[in-house]
Amino acid sequence: MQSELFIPESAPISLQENSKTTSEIEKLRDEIRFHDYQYYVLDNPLIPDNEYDNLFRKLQDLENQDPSLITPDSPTQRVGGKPLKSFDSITHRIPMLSLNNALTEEEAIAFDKRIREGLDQDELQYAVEPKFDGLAITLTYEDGKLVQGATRGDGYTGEDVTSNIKTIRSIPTKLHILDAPKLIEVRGEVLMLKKDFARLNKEQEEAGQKIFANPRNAAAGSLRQLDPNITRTRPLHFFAYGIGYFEGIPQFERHSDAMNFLDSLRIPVSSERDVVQGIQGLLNYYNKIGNKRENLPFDIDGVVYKVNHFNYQEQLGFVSRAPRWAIAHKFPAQEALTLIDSIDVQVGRTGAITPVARLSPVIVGGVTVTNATLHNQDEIDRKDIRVGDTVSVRRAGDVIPEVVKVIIEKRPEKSEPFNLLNLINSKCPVCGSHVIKQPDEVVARCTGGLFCSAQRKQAILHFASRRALNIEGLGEKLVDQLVNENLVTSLPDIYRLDLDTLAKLERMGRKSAQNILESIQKSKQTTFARFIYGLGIRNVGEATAKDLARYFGNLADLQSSDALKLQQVSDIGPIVAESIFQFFSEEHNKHVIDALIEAGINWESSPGQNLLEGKLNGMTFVLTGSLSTLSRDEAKELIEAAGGKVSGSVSKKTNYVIAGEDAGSKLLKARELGINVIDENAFRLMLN
Ligand code: I6G
Repeated sequence: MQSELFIPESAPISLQENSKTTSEIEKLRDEIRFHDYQYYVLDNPLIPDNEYDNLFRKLQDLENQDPSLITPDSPTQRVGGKPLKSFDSITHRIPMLSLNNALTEEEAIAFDKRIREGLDQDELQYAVEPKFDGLAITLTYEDGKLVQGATRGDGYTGEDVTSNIKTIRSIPTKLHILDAPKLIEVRGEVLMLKKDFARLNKEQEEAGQKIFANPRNAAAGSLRQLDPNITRTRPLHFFAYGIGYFEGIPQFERHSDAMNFLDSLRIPVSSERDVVQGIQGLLNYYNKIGNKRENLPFDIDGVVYKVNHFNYQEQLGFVSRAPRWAIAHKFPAQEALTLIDSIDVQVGRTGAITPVARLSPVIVGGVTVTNATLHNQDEIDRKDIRVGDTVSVRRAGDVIPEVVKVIIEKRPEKSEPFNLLNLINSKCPVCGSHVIKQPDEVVARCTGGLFCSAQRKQAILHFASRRALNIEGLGEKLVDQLVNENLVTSLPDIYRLDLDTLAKLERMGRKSAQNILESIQKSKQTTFARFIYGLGIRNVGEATAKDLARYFGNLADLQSSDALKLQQVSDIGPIVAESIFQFFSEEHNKHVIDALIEAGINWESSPGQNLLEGKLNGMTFVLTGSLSTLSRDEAKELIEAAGGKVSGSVSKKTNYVIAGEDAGSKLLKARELGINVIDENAFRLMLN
């Protein structure tokens, strides 16, 4: 079942004020949509984050003042909503077919020949674009509003993933057009960028969670989460490749016109799309994109050629489950066979011990590969990877290469299963501390904490990284030296470095030392979110750090919150809340934070959204049914903290009934008396 927002039936403000607020709200929404488009689609933000946050907060405030004005296409409604028990099944109005493949140049030439002969033409015009290695979906817009998102499934029926789709910020929930088509189905692919995939896997690995084999699996796994709050934290993108069923849109002559139309609606389309003439045009395009493939931010597995004119497409029709007028010309796989010479281990920021295969050098997609991550013992067991094995290795862009599979037939006779803990004798190879593997985790961890120089180095690198404090020049080689020579033993030491100390280090002149000191100095002026992220709290990625910063607004409130309070922040569940609470409870972390602030790290403070005081003053609530993310007691605690009262029965004095699953007679009574009934989401919105 989809989550549904109960909108209060009566609006508490006058009609005149209401229409003024409505137009203000619509203006704000359009402004936010425009900036979403600039940021998420064009990668060209026009305003700083805090200005965007202000616009967003203003919209939230106005909507909270009168929840009856909330519409499903509002940018505030991208928040996940309730976890589902299963996805509903959706029958596609027009089947989502697949494409035939051309694996060689000859097959591409044969495709063009077939088409020309079928249409009795000398040369044809083709619309061409990269074939994203993602997950096909269809988006349905009714009167310009996004009403449904569904996976391709078996081509005829897919899964209803609307709540998850809404969390993808580049997908507009309202089309940018005045006279919106009555109905349009937009088809395309959901994918994850290579760099986001690498980061997600690193975070998953550190957190002892499932790692994904490639960006495609990560995108599919993220989109098919039953809890949209998880999908929301995953950086997914979408690119449209065509239109499915439609009613009331202009008739286009060519596929390229339809794509330009989608572009004008602010639906993301590939900027690499093109129109070419004849087979030479196709092959030139194939080579051009093939040369760019490595440097594209996402995985592609080929290019797609489509006969551009729709009247020709109609004449050609379909053969079994694929159009005759289109083909995917595939690139050769970026995989190669090599030998595992040995297996080593690396220690990460949170002590995670990662096994790494040392490989006989092999060229994959034009780059020599000598190492591949094996992730953890479970992965090694699953693939049964052993020293001496011949393996197939895959790489995609800047993502760490990995072993796809073992070629069992080539296994030497005397090989033995690999065991990580045996190899290191359950001791950290860097600091000698004990290594343990919790029963509920897949990773083994060094227990040395910041005593372990490997963890210290990683903590410093994380703190200095681009998305955290952004200290340019403080890279791996320098951090190695700083830690090995005990010049930096904890984060605040970075701010105590001076020119003479730095200039004496290897490969460091006075000029470079000066530049680094300047970046260190510059990093002091930061944002609250970057600071939180930089602390490297377990399970706190960039998105969670931003949520925490927005919610608390200041360090003191964040530091003094218990796990229950932390769970009031959207997306933060008990595990993450516990990690944060534990982190701030540790005395040595408090010292580090104090010393960093003393060193001059500062940010512009904001009011924070947690100021519940008085928000529900004078209001009486009744709780009915079971809420999904809060217990009754927790909901009561929140209401009372915000100045409201909770009553056990519905009467005329009740302001709101908060209804959860299986709500019973109190819900009926509320309806009878015309009392506002809201669900958990609307309640959270009121508080925030
Ligand atoms: O799976 C697909 C990927 C890309 C496609 C596709 C496409 O065009 C660029 N086009 C069609 C018509 C279909 N699948 C069925």
